[in-house]
Amino acid sequence: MRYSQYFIPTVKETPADAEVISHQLMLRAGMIRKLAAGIYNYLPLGLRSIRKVEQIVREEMNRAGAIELLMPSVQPAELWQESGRWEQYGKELLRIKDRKDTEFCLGPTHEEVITDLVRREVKSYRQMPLNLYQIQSKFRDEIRPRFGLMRGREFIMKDAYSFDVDSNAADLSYEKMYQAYRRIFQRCGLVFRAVEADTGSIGGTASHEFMVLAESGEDAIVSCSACEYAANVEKAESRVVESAEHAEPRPLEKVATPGRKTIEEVSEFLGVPASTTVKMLILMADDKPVAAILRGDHELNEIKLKNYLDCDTLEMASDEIVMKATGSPIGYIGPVGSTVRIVADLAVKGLKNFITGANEVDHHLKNVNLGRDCTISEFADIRNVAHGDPCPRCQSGTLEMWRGIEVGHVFKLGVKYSKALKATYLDGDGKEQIVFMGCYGIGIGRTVAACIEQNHDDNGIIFPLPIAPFHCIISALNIKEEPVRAAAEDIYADLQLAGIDVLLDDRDERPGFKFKDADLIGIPLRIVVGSKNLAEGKVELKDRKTGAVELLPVAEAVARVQAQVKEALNG
Ligand code: 9G3
Repeated sequence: MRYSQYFIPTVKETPADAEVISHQLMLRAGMIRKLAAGIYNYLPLGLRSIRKVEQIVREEMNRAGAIELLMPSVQPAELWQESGRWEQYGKELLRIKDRKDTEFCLGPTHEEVITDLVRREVKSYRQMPLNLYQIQSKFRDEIRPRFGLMRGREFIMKDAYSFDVDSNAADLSYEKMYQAYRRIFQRCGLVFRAVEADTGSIGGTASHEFMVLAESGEDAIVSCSACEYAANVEKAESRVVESAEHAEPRPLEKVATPGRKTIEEVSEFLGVPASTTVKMLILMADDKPVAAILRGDHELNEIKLKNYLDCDTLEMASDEIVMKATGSPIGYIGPVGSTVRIVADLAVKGLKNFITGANEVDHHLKNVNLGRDCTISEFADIRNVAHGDPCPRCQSGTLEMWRGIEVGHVFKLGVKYSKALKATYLDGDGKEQIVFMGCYGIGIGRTVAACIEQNHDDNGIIFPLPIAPFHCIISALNIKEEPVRAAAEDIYADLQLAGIDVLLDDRDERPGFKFKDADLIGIPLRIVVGSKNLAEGKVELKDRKTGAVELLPVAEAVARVQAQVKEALNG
C-alpha cells in the first residue's frame, strides 16, 4: 500500500474526551473515528488490525472443530419472550419495531437465535458435539460507553455456542474452547490470565474470563503467587484463617463514640485496628432488608451476597430504611439486639471481643462475642478478597491483585436456554433428552484496544506483529531523489512478492514527520531508505519495539524482514 494513496488521518494532538491511552492512540493513529457515543467507524488501519484478530480467532476456532455461520443482527422479540429475557433486560436491550409494528431487538448476544436454529435442525445424538460460531456486530445500549472500543455500544464479537448430549460432553467442549482461547490470545501477543468468573445475568454453571493485564482495566482479578488459581474478585475466595486469638470473652461494654461513624473514625477514636471491629450494612434483597456483617477492614462483595441470597435485586438500603430496621442511624448499627436477618462473612466467625455499633447514635459496643451477645445463624463468604490474602487452593501462595481488561468470556450454560426453548434430541435409546450448551465470546475490537494498552510508548503504538495493520513500513526520505525512489520502490515490490504486508511511505514530507507517523501507527518493522546510506548501498532496518537499528546492504533487506516476520508469526 502507498501511504500517499491510502487513508490514514493521523493527528498530533491528544483528543480531550479520550481517557485511556488505547482510545487516544487509536484516534491519533487514524484507526477509528466516533460516529456517535459508543459507535465507531473502523478506518482502514483499524480495520486491518481487526481483520488480523478475526483471522487468528477463525483459525483457532476452526482448529477446535467449531463451524462458522452468520446470524442476523436483528432478532424477533418473540424468541426473547420465550426465553424470558425480553422482560429481564432493560434499556440496555435496544428494541425496535418494523413497519408492521412487530417488535425486534438489535442483538446484544445470540443464545436465543442459535438455540432456535438448533432446536429445528438437531434431533439426534449423532449430530453432536456441535460448535457453531459467528463474528458479527452486537449492540448493547450501555449507559456510559467510554474508552473507545473498550466499552462501545456497537462492537464486533466472536460468539460461539456448543451443543452436547450431556454435561460431561459439554465439559469437553468447554475445555476445547478454553484451550483455543489461550492459543488465540497468545498468538495476539497479549499478556493475559484466564480467571474463574461469576456467570452473571447469563446464568449457567461456571465461567472463565480471559483478562488482559493493564492498569486501565475495569476489572479486578487475583492470581496466586504459587499455584494456578486465578479469579475475578467478584468470585475470588481466600483461605479463611481463624483468628488465632484465644482471648477470654471480656464483659460487654457500651462506649460513647460521638460523631464517629466510619470504621476509620471508630478504630482511630478507640485506638484499635479495624480488624477488631465489625461493620453492619443493611441492603434490600428483593425489597426485603438484610444485614451483612463483616470485619471492619473487609469489603462487602455484593455479587457473592446476591448469589448466596439467590435474589433478583440487591441494593444498599436508604438511611430511612436503616433507621426503621435498626432504630439507629448508619454508622452506629450492629448485630447485637438486631431483629434484621443477618448474614455474616466467614471471617467474623472466629472474632473475639470485637467492636461494633450499639444501634444507638454516638455509641458503639466493645467486647462483643458471638453466642453470648448475639446469635448469628448464617455465615457465608461475602467479602472481596484482598491483595496478600492466603490462596484458597494451595497452602503456600498468596493472592496478588491486578487490573484486567476482559477480552474473552467462556460459559458453561447447562440447559438454561435449551430447556426454555425446548431444544431436545433423541438419544441412542430413542429417548428425548435436553441439549447441554456452552457459549464463548471474544471482543474483537476490545482485543485490539487491550493490545495497545499493553503495547505502547510515548511515541505511540507498538503493535505485536501478528495483529499489526502492516508488518513493515518503508520510510523513503527525500523520495524526489531518483536513487531513493528507485530503491524504495524495488524493496516495496520485493516485499510484496514475499507476501509481506508493507506500507510504502512515499509522501513528499520531511524525515521527522514520517518517523513520527511510523512510530505513532506502531508498525513493527521499519526500513529507512535515505540517500546517505544508499550511497554506500545500505538501508536502515529499525525494530519499533526494541528500537534496535541495523544497517543492511539493500540486497539483504527483504530477506531480513521476511525472516523477522516469519519468526514473529510462528512464535
Ligand atoms: C442482553 C444485553 C446485554 C447482555 C446480555 C443480554 C451480556 C447477555 C452475557 C452474554 C453471555 C455470552 C455469548 C457470547 C459470550 C457471552 N450482556 N450478556 O446475555 F440482552 Cl442488553 O452475552 N453470550
